[in-house]
Amino acid sequence: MTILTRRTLLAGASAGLLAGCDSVANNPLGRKLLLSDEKLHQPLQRLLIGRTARAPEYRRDQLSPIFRINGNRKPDTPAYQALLDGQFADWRLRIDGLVERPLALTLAQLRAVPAQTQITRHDCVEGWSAVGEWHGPRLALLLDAARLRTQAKYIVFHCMDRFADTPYYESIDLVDALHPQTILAWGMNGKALSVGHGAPVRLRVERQLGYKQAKFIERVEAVASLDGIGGGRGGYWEDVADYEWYAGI
Ligand SMILES: Nc1nc2c(c(=O)[nH]1)N[C@H]1C(S)=C(S)[C@@H](COP(=O)(O)O)O[C@H]1N2
Ligand SMILES: [Mo]
Repeated sequence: MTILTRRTLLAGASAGLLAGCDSVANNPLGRKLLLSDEKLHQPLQRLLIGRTARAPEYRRDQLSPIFRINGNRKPDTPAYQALLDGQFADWRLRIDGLVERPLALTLAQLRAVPAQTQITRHDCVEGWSAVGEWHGPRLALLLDAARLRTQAKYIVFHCMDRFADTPYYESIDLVDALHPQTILAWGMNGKALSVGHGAPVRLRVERQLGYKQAKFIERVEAVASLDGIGGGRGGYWEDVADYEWYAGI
């Protein structure tokens, strides 16, 4: 009888990647073993779990009574204050970079795009979690409207806030960008997104940790490489504190 350790399971899985490893990914024990391996790297994890795997969703009675505000609570600039005073009427969401049709959407236009609602758990690496309900259009719809060029590999989210003089930003690859639960949320718990949680719009990329959930977004840029953006590691915390770029859970 073979003893199935995580090591042999992984070795077997990578040896037979295209030959029936689905059964490992679909087997609850296999999945648990694979998911529990912190060192399991992203491409293998993705291949085994599948690009359409969804993050768990919750019921409304499971919403957290308090959803902590973390990181920057409000962009500390006159420009943001002016946008806020005008109820974001002058804010535009730019979608540009490697797209055929760059867009600059008003909040009203963004709200007119068919939206979805999802109740998910946010996990911050600082050791807290909260369940919240998010409303907004799928990022895929917006990228479709902007006509992503074939060279695009990553989507970068440029935010309006900074730590000292360094702007916050984040990035994800196209697997996450096109995932059915990846949305640009303009609402939370049935209301307009509050300033603390990222008004007017934040990212929800539900299979990833808290720091990927970029708040205060002003620009969505499609790029072929993350070199030359911020410190080149794909996100503010990745640049300054060695956080992992791929924060899938
Ligand atoms: N623009 C921006 N986005 C951000 C942050 C930030 O400081 N600025 N903090 C991140 C971190 S570490 C977490 S845990 C979540 C917190 O989101 P919340 O304030 O809605 O709880 O936002 C993430 N996105
Ligand atoms: Mo976080």
